[in-house]
Amino acid sequence: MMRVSKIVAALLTVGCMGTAMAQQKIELRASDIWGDDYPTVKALRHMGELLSERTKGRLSIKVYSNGSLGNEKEVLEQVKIGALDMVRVNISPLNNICPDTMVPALPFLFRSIDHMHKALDGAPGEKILTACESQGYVGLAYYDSGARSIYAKKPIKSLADTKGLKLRVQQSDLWVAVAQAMGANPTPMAMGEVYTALRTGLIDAAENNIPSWESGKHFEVAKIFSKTEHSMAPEVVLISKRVWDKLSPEDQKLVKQAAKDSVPYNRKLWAEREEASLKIVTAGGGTIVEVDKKPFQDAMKPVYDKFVTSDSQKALVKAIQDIK
Ligand code: GTR
Repeated sequence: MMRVSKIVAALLTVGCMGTAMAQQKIELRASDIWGDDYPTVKALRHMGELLSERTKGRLSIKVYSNGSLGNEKEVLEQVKIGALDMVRVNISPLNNICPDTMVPALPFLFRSIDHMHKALDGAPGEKILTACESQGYVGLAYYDSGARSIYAKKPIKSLADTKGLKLRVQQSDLWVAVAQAMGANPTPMAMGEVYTALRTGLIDAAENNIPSWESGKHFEVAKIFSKTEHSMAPEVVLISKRVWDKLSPEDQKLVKQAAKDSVPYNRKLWAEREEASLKIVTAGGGTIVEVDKKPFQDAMKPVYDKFVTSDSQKALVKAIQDIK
């Protein structure tokens, strides 16, 4: 719950009347599954610093890292009811809740990281940030998550290699369909369970970006990262609609602006982290394999047919594809 301190944080003397206006101190509590050195967590903290600086400490953010408040699905439920104020999650756990969020997770939608940035910084991105408001979430900003690829004990170079593969996916129907379109056996589960599932053979493979492959220590048990780069599903920063509605319009603006201003910092950290993670996995015996993406891309038509169904989704896909 947003903590509104009873203490009068600032007293403003208005004119010669000497009228005092009390301003409430608000600490927003935010959750992230990653550790303190991860680009999303650092960017959230940076957002909080900007907010504190700009309000002389009246508005602030306390970030709970390492998934200490729960996995992404659990935490989303808390944010929905306003028991928790904010969260940074991947866009995919929102897919079943608000269908427009499927669009930026669609396989092979973005041609490059630059294309993804243009789409998310532009009108399509803004529209998708508002997609979950009726479900209790106000989108504030996107953070980088690079491109997702498949990692396993063996190289995955063709659809023959994914056939029958027990592939962990995020908890989203879209992702189940992506795995099925590859001929794989999708196993949806929370990120925190993936390491053990790989180690025990419950799953054969997972898919993610290089920093997650490294940070989750998955590279120790699934050493071959095959660059399918099948999705660039971004990270998203959300605030509970219940909490948002209690903020004044001025404070809403300040929160939104601080989120926006934390994005360049996140992108810089992300680029650095991708390099650092690559070094760590290589030193730890991980291998990166190049893949011909065309057959994977061609296999994704059923996913688009099944999930891009509303006018809104179709318009978003087209607007994104039309970006040069
Ligand atoms: C990561 C993302 C996490 C989580 C994870 C997953 O790239 O940073 O928030 O969503 O993917 O696959 O569950």
